[in-house]
Amino acid sequence: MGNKAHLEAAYKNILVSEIDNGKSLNVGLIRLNRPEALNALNIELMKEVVETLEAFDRDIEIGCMVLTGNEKSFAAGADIKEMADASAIEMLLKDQFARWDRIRKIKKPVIAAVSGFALGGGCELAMSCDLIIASENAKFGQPEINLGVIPGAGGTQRLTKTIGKAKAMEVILSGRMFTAKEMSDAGLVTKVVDPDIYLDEAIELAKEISSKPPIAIQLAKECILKSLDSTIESGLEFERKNFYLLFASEDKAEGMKAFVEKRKAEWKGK
Ligand code: DAK
Repeated sequence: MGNKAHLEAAYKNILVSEIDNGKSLNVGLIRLNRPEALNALNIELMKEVVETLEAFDRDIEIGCMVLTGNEKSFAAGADIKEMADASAIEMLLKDQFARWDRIRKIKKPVIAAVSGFALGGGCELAMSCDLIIASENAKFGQPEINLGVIPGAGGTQRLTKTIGKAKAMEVILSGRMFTAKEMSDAGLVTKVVDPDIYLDEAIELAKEISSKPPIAIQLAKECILKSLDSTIESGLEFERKNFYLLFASEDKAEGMKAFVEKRKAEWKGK
């Protein structure tokens, strides 16, 4: 696949575009586009999303990605109709979680811009992103319990690590929907904004992140994620090694020189 082939690809379930950011790196935008099913995440849609995230991750002109749905729904979960008749062995053999696992390997930051439903796999997809900008009308939940199952794409783990045991128990065991404000208070959501501006707000934040030195951004993301599954001791060690590593970058030399010379730094991503 060429460097920009994802912008021309004939995806059936997503819309892909690149947003210009002036002299800084650009922003990659992915919109889930199955409105008739409230953006339920079928296998084909997830394949398209993951491949596009990886393509943006490889694209040296992109600094940050935004993943969004539409006003009514970010994503109402995995596609229940597709899963309804699957046997345990079929599920195991298809191993679709392998595709979800690839999201964890994305190096550049990904912002979820959430309006409407972010339920089940939709909530898990938003949580797989690094930041969540939510519209006031967003509704988060893990309703799998109402279907006789449990969250399967990281919900019991990521939610608990992020909002703590007490609240995660309430969300997962009740299967209820929670408002953006509630989830912001709980620590899942970065910022709650007016429904008219949730996407613009996410794009502005993505542009801001894209204007920073890319290697430092990448390593900062890696260190923060590392903290979720490491002791403070090994996390600090990991942070320190990455801090040292950045002293080998041209951007570190430029950033500090620019500060001393009282001018704006020009990042090279090297
Ligand atoms: N799957 C399939 N279709 C869905 C859907 C879903 N999750 N959610 C909505 N739809 C469809 C509806 O069937 C309906 O289609 P038609 O009947 O018009 O053909 C259309 O979207 C509009 O939905 P409603 O008519 O229901 O709209 P309402 O506004 O009345 O209600 C709602 C909105 C979000 C409250 C309701 O649609 C709803 O409860 N949806 C289901 C929410 C839910 O239970 N989500 C969790 C699904 S389980 C895995 C990875 C992840 C997962 C599993 C495996 N692997 C990698 C293997 C995750 C599991 C889940 O997410």
